[in-house]
Amino acid sequence: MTPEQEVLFRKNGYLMVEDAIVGDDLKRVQETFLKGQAAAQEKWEGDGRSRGFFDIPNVLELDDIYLDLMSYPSTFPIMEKVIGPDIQLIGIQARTYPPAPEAYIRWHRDCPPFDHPQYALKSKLFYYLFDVEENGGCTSFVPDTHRSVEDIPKFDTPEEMPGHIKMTAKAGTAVIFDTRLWHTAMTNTSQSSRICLIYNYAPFWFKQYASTIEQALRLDEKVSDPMDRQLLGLERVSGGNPYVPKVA
Ligand SMILES: O=C(O)CCC(=O)C(=O)O
Repeated sequence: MTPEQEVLFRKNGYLMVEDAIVGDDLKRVQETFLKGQAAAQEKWEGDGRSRGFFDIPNVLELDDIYLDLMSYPSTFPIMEKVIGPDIQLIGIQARTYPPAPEAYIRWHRDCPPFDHPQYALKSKLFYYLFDVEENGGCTSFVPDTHRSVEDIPKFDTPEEMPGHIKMTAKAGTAVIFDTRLWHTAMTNTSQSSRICLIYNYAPFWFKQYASTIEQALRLDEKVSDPMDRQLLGLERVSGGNPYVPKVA
């Protein structure tokens, strides 16, 4: 994280990294995503529940690229600086957001504006795998609201929020944000689904999603890199306890 990026992140609450994934890795993640998407879409359409997006389950086990992107050279040093040395992955969502008359979510923040003098406590890394145009259901932020203690104003449509910024993005762009920031997805009025990966990081004492713990346990034998093991909650962090105690 450059000093300029750090100033921007602390001030605005988010940061964009263009060309975070390029070349063969971009092609590979696009291809594996589209393969996994077909089965997830069939299930989504068949389960009779009404919601505006669907996720491919358990992608960490689907292809190594999803593990690689968890600690990827273009983004992870920034995440580590943002969260601190006891960083872990609490969850991952491989999300498809199809066009719809209404956005799938409203303006919100993920957690209250609790503060730490040095670190952002729960932060997300989005990778957009294909271009996202202005009308393509962009993730949007109201900059500099991460420390605000005001209630988020309510509107009929997300577009009415004053001062919001839309994250239009080229394929391979990453966006990192402090989840205290007021954020939403805008209405996707385009002809295409918005496709992204959402990596959700927090300090080690945050609970991981059940699906992350389950995947981590199944990946225990396979993952040897110490930081990847820490991120999955499989290994002790300096000063912390693992969720999975090693039995002697
Ligand atoms: O899909 C988006 O752009 C927004 C997602 C969101 O609101 C969240 O991850 O909390």
